[in-house]
Amino acid sequence: MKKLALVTGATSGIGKATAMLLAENGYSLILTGRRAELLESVKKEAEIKHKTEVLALNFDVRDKEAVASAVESLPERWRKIDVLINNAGLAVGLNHIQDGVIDDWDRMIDTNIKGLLYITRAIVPLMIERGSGHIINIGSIAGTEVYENGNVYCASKHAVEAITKGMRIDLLKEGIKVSGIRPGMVETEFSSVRYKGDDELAKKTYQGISPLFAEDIAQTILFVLNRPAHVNINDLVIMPTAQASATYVNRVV
Ligand code: NDP
Ligand code: 8X3
Repeated sequence: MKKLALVTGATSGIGKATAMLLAENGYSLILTGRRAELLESVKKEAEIKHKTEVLALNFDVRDKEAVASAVESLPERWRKIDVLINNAGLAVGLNHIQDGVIDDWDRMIDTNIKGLLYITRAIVPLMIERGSGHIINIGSIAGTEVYENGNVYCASKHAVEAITKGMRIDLLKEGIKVSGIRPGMVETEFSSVRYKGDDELAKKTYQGISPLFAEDIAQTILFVLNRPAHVNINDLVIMPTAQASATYVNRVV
């Protein structure tokens, strides 16, 4: 029987690449995101290219009622979720703390921390019922490092780091693996969202280096999932070769 994976934030970037790679590798998929048209087109692409079954769930992870009712509405055969990729997330704005935009803070905290928790709370009981599962949380190097203007985004990813560690302990005896993947610079829509649609600034983030691509992270996710039953990758940090830390990047300009 095919394994079933739920990927949050599958409309672009890492989530979309992961959805396509898992489909190619024989998974059925539940995909989530807010942009309904993009979600539908990723679903169609996976179905047509990889002849797999895909269920699309269109909701905002910040809306706890929507998360709970989407999961409750799943037909019986779609409730047997083997893999959860907690990927939906974002950075919004880059300001010194004294100039911080409170709505930006709310968006990051509500999405990256609370959204991840709402999804996890809804899916974990389904895994516990079956005594198995694998959860991968997409953290960041910002989960252990802090840089100028990164304050609240870094705090949100530090929280993901703590939640990942806590989940691993709490779910150990339930037969559920919990892994964290923490990327450095990946060229996706991430910087465009961070700079609120200023694509010139977004492009500059990756100027003079070869960044990671979403497919690099998808391949890493597949590697983590494909370890044998007795092996768990707890924490995996991945950066472009040109990056040594959140703030030290070797740009060729
Ligand atoms: P993208 O902006 O390309 O993708 C983000 C995804 O998250 C989209 O599918 C978006 O879907 C979804 N999302 C955002 N907010 C919500 C929400 N409120 N409800 C539901 N879905 C939401 O960026 P990435 O692929 O780069 O980001 C994926 C993850 O990787 C994030 O958690 C990010 O923090 C992390 N990361 C990224 C790095 C990078 O350099 N790119 C480095 C380290 C970590 P939609 O808009 O349709 O809702
Ligand atoms: C994204 C990577 O370095 O911009 O999580 O925080 S960084």
